[in-house]
Amino acid sequence: MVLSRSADGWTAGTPLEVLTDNRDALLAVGMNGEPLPLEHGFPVRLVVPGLYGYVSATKWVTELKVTRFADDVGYWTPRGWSERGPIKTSSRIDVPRDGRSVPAGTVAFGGVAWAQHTGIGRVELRVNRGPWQQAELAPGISTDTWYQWKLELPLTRGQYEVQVRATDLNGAAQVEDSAPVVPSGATGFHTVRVDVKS
Ligand SMILES: Nc1nc2c(c(=O)[nH]1)N[C@H]1C(S)=C(S)[C@@H](COP(=O)(O)O)O[C@H]1N2
Ligand SMILES: [Mo]
Repeated sequence: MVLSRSADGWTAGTPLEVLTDNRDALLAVGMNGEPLPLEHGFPVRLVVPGLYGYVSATKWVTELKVTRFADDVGYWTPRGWSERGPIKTSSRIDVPRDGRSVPAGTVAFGGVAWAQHTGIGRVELRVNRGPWQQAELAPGISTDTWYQWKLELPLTRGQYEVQVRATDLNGAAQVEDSAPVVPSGATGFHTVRVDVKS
């Protein structure tokens, strides 16, 4: 693995393989056409598609050392986090926000889904645990970036629980069982409650 070290002493252990398999693993010196902002790692930081930040996104990089997981540990490993942190396929409802009231009629749902380096195959929503309904996907910028999705649903007055799930381009579905963020990333379906008023 590659142990990256930061000016603040923080470290991350990243499998060498994900830095050499031709995904766009970056040493980033800029963002949005400008030098990297200080808070995001100026002058240089790591960005690795498909890995959580705690095992890949070292800001203010000072050193890259090729080593082994058996010989070195990243900052979070002895603090209860998994040694490896591949990003789990997941999805999110951004609108409407949880707990919002919306007028009856056509309600537009929208959000993002991600399955870095594989890509999103489909996103579905279900209302009150009913059948899954397929959302429309915006064209992916790349398999490593977030995919935007939307679905318009006709809803009459009442309370609704809406859930989202993503499936990657290999057909692997997002994990339904809820797991906390520690030690290796949360699972479960994002759920919002929407109050539809007449
Ligand atoms: N030097 C240093 N780099 C770090 C961290 C840190 O604490 N120190 N946190 C990591 C984590 S867990 C994440 S999610 C990202 C967050 O990057 P951002 O602040 O640019 O969003 O930085 C990563 N790089
Ligand atoms: Mo993080």
